[in-house]
Amino acid sequence: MTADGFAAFAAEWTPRVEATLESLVPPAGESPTDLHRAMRHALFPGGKRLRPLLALLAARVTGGDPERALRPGAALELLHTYSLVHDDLPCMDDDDLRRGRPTCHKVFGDAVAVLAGDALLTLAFEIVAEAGAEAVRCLAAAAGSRGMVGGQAADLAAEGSLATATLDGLQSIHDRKTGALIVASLEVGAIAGGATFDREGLRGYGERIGRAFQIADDCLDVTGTAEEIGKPPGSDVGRDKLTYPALIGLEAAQQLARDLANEAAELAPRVVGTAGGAVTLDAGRKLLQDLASRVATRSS
Ligand code: GRG
Repeated sequence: MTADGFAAFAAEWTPRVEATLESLVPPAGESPTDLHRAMRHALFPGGKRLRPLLALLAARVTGGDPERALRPGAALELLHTYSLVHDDLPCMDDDDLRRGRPTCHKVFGDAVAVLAGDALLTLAFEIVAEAGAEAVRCLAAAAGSRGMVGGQAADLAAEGSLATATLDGLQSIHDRKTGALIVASLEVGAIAGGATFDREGLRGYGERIGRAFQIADDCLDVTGTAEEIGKPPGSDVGRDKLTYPALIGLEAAQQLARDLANEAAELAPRVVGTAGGAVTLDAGRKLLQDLASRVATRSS
C-alpha cells in the first residue's frame, strides 16, 4: 500500500463515515424499537462502506471538499443497505447470512425487514436532499426501475437462462443492478464536493469499476472462503444464477475484471482534470488507479 493509495484514504475516512451513519439512524430505544433495531442490525457492523468512500473520493479528486460529501455519502450507504435487506428476503435471494451474521429478516421477521429497508431508503433521500436537486435526481434515477431495481428484476427473471444468455445481456443487468449505484456514488460525491467536474469522464470511470466490482463479486462466490464473503461460497451455482464465471469461465471473468480496471485507470486523468483543492493532480490520478485495481482483484 502506498501512502497516497486508496487503503490510506479509506483508513482516514471510514471512522468519519461510521460516525455519520451512527448519527443519522434513530437510536435503538426509540419507538418503534423493532424497526429501529432492525435498521441498525442491517447497518452495523457494516461492510466495506465502498459507496460513501467513493463519494468522498470523487469529491476529493475533482478538487471539491470531501467534508461536504460525508452525509450524502452516508445516504448512499443507507440506500445500499436497504437493497441488501430486501435482496436477502425469502421472496428474493432467500439468504440466512450477510457479513457472517443472520440476515435482517431472520432476526426481526419478514415484515419488519421490509419496513426497515423502506425506512433506510426513505432516510437516504432525506439526507441526500441536503446536496441539492441534482444529487436527488441522480440517486433516484440510479436506484429506480431503470437502475438498481430494474436490474434486480431482470436478474431474477434471468435465473435458469444460462443456455440462452449473452455477455451483453449479463452486462446490462449488472450495469443496472450494481453499477448504477456505484456511478451515482461518484456523481453525488462530486456534486456535493462543490467543484466543477467532467461528468461523462466520471461516469465512464464509474461504469468500468462497477462492472469490475460485480465480476469480482461473481468470482468470489466461486473462489472465496465463507470468512471472506460472509456467507457460504457457491450459492450462485447452487441457484443456477447467471454470472460471469458461469457464462465465460472463471479465468476469462478475472481477466475481464482486470481489463475493465485498466480502462478505468486510463480515464483517471480526465476525471481529475485540472482540479485544485487539497489533492495534487498526481495524487488524484493515483487514488483512482489504485481503487480501480483493488476493485478488480478484491478478496472481500
Ligand atoms: C432488492 C431493490 C433490490 C435490489 C437488490 C444490490 C442488490 C440489488 C443486490 C445485492 C446482491 C448482490 C450480492 C449484488 C452483487 C454486488 C453487490 C451489490 C454486493 C454487495 O455489495 P458490497 O460488496 O457489500 O459493497 P458490503 O457488505 O461491503 O456493504
